[in-house]
Amino acid sequence: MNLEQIYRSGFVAVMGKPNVGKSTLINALLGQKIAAVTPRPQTTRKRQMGILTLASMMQVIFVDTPGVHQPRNKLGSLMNEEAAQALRECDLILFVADVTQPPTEDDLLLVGLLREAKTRRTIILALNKIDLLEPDLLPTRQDEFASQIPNAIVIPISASAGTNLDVLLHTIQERLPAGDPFFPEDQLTDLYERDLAADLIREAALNLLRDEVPHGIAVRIDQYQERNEHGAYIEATLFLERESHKAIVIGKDGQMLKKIGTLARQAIEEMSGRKVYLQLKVKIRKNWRDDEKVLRQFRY
Ligand SMILES: Nc1nc2c(ncn2[C@@H]2O[C@H](COP(=O)(O)OP(=O)(O)OP(=O)(O)O)[C@@H](O)[C@H]2O)c(=O)[nH]1
Ligand SMILES: [Mg+2]
Repeated sequence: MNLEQIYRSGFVAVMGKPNVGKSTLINALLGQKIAAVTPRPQTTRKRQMGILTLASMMQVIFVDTPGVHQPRNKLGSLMNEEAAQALRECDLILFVADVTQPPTEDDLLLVGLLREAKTRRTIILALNKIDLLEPDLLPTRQDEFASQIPNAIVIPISASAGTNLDVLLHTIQERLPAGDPFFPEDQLTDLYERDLAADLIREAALNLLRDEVPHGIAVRIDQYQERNEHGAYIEATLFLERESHKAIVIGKDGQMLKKIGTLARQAIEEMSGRKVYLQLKVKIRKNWRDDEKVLRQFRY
């Protein structure tokens, strides 16, 4: 029987250390932005599905995960746990690495997690960002990573340039179990629009702010109202860890908060395809990243 005739469906855990391009890759494969992407590590904090349905062929549910890292607070531990959970629930593992550096401690942390889990699932090792690599270096780098995960299928890719994504998809298709789709064919993700909006607001803040401040931000959506032809009215609060961060986030004459609001509004409009009115507030929740009660309130 020919591969093309069997409908396939399954879950692919997209794992890797922070900042290697997991969310960028899922957005690229879906041809639509559903996940926040920034140049800063630890952008993704929760699992998120990116659902790719190819008619009469397959449905791949990519599960975006937080970057596996050495945690420095309770939020960090919860993020690692989110990633470990995706590992337990998947059919295939897509290990994403940054090909521009040799394997680092955080890469090895994930290798250790995979060993511990004694997983028998296929591991595809996507060596991302080849657009930034001197081509001569590729064979060496490929060996360095492959020796850590001996049974993996290695595919060099560039998520942002779209290189080899067809090869990657074909490899996934070959290894996905036969089965019916899990989700309606027009569904792209499992998150509600308000959760996506919260992440896009955090993305804007991560992109505009420096240093430690952005990692201590949590966003809560307080109101999300449809106003028909006027689009959506959204009120959100940015929670910060320290009093001293407030002045930085608000900025001189409120300029920074305004910039964050504009950037976030544009991203939410693009995601939802309609006009958005966005109102932002700032509050302090001291050391919330280590406070279990507050973490639960923020749904982490
Ligand atoms: N040059 C280049 N940059 C890339 C590529 N893929 C991702 N990036 C950049 O790498 C940075 C991190 O991308 P993300 O998609 O947020 O990485 P992530 O693995 O999801 O990170 P976390 O959510 O923090 O774990 C962003 O600045 C992306 O634009 C690529 O193929 N080439
Ligand atoms: Mg991410």
